[in-house]
Amino acid sequence: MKVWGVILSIMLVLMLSAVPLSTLAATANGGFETGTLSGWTATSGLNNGSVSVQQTISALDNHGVPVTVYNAEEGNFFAVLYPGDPGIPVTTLSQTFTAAAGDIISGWALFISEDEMPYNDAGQVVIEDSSGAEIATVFNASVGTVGSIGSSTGWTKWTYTFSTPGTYVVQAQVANVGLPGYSSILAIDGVNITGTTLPTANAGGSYSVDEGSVVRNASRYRH
Ligand SMILES: [Ca+2]
Repeated sequence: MKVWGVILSIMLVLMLSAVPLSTLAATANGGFETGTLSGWTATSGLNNGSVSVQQTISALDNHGVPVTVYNAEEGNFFAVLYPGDPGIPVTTLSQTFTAAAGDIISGWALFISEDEMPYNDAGQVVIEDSSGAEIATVFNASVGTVGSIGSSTGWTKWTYTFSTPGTYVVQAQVANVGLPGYSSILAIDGVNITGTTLPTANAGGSYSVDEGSVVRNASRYRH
């Protein structure tokens, strides 16, 4: 039993040393699979703005008839931002996190146009530094780029690579422009941080250990 205890301890140490530490960084509830906005901070736009977690959402035509139904891109749930009436504030959904140099944040965004030009409703996903300054726009869509009522980007992947370690904010935001009631929609899902691929420890094979002996490679030094 004692010997097996030693072997298990050594295996555990080897396994732990093979885990790249920066892959442990992650957003909380980045895919909304809790069914809630836990881990996120939501702000509602003017009047009827809101943020909610949904399982489906429909793009509607100009008679209010669904033309396309979207499900979650990752898992079963995703977040939906309704802008509310035109004006400030707009609807936002944010999360603060830390990243190491080389870490990559990624996610999915979906903008559904429910207006027509010149009322250029817009949805964005941005990365901000810890002072709130925007350092990157990773997703950007609007009525002008997507098309009029019922058009959409479909689920679109975005990524951003950090060159400097620090504390950052990922924020989704959607704005209504022009007339109340013609409110385009932004949805996000699957927000994730992954580390760079570090070299992993090579344990060199299976080991056997007797009390008082040194570790040796069992596959090469058989009795
Ligand atoms: Ca999800």
